[in-house]
Amino acid sequence: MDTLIFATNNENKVREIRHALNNQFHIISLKEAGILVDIPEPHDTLEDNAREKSLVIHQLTGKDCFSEDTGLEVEALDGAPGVLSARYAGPEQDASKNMEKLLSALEGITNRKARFRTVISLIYHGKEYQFEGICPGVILDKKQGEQGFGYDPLFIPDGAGKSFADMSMEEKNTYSHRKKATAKLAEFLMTRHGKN
Ligand code: ITT
Repeated sequence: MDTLIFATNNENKVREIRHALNNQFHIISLKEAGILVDIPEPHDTLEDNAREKSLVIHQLTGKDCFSEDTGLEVEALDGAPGVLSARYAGPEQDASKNMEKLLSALEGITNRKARFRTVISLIYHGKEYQFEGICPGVILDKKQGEQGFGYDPLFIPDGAGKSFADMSMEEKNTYSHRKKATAKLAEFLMTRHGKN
């Protein structure tokens, strides 16, 4: 199939999605496409921010592309940090500070239920399609593990017994929100391309 631009500046996402797609499709990141833009995320839902990112890149290139927006939704915090996950502790988007802020917000709270939610926005032949993936789990009371990125050291997916940051990418992809959304994207693309 033709090349599909993944409208992200997060190389960890690119690695995980390539792995999740098992190299079935030719995905290139913004960096690889030579596009240096910091796409704003001005909206208050993952859906609208994901659409914004893919539309900006589609308008710039005229090509099929997709983006994704992900949030960590914590039950005891009424769904926060949610759509603000990247900037939870400030505009510098520092993962350590974000995790410290989350641990402080949850201090003394026994309900540790949370979920990662990913929304992929695909612009395919000029039309937009969205695919969602959810991974339920719990927030730890201290960091565990060295792999992954973002909030991974604080999150144990249901049924796993260890944090995302204690998993290889392959193992994370057996549980992950991103993998679930990506599987729906792949199914859509395969159907459209008659590759089933
Ligand atoms: P792009 O917008 O360029 O795609 P980003 O890193 O800004 O990249 P998001 O706005 O979707 O992406 O990320 C929201 C936050 O959630 C950010 O702090 C990430 O580090 C974190 N995050 C996203 N996916 C995650 C995952 O699988 N595990 C842990 N943290 C994750």
